[in-house]
Amino acid sequence: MDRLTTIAQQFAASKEVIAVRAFGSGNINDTFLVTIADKTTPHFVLQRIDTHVFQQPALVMQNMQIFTQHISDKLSKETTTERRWAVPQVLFTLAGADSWVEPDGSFWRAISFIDDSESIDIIQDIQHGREVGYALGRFHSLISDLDPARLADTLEGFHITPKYLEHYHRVLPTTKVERDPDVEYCLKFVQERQEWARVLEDAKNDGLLTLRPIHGDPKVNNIMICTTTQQAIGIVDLDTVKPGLVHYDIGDCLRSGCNPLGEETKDWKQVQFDPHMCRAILEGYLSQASGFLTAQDYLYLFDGIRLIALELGLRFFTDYLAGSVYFKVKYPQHNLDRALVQFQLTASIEAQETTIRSIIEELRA
Ligand code: GN1
Ligand code: MG
Repeated sequence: MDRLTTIAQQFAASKEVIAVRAFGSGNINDTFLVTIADKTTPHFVLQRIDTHVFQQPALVMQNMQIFTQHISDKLSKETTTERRWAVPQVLFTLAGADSWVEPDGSFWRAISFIDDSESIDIIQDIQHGREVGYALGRFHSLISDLDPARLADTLEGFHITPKYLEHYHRVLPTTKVERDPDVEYCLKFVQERQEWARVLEDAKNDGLLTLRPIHGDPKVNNIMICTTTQQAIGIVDLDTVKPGLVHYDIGDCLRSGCNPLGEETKDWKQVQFDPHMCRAILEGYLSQASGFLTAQDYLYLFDGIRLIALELGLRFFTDYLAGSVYFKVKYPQHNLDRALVQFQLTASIEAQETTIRSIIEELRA
């Protein structure tokens, strides 16, 4: 039996592991789909957590148990006939542990797979957009009454844009990359926006925005779509659920969903933010979340959308400058190409500020 199968077997109870194959397109953890000899639940997801990124993986698992329990309790009390919503469950080893650590220190865990569902990398159409927005709104409304203090901070500094800027300024003098025109463009792009980049953190520190449990990474391919109904039926990749601002999530969902070329396109000059998709995603979101958003929350929505695109561009660019030590890459310039896509998206968001703000105003009314 190869090593991967042996690890998968730890989580398979007494069922035989038939196959283990690479799954999804995550930039951090390694993900596999395991097939076992069980007719009712033939699959589960096995992951090796990148412990350079998540340095306390046990806390990731602890958080997962806390919010999974909270959401499952709420779902069981729902009286109206709500749409199907599935929550991935943590699977345990035969010894009853929520993870498996290999002799080399690698950290493995398994979660249930949401049956009859698929994850799609690039937004398909307006209907898909509504479903993506619905899913984030549904998730926020299910966890909005969970005390954020119960969740550990699994990734310090995550989405705190000024901290990414500090890191960028530490990396910049040490970089070995060549200063070609693309790099010069990125340097200037960041330079011109760095003062503004404190906007959400300032609002948080001034008490205008409050911490709530957030997903942390609600991009399009983390929303599970039912293969039969095409409806969103769950949200996965729950490692970054922690206290934060819903604006980070809304911004992340929109920067991902409103970029029809996707974040991996090589054609960065053609990247544009699609305002029609923005409306569809926000409509879906607000159908679930309007009940808990405050007037102040709405005021900062546009900033959230602009900021998270800028922030992700900055994170990719910094990683390129640092020699690609954080995000997995397929070729040396990969993180530079990804940064250019996000900066182009930011520029497109900025150019359409009036339109985007009026969509938010209209939907809020
Ligand atoms: C990373 O690993 P993945 O693809 O789920 C990153 C997100 C980025 C995303 C961009 C922990 O997520 O913040 O938005 O790449 N996750 C972490 O695709 O840094
Ligand atoms: Mg993720």
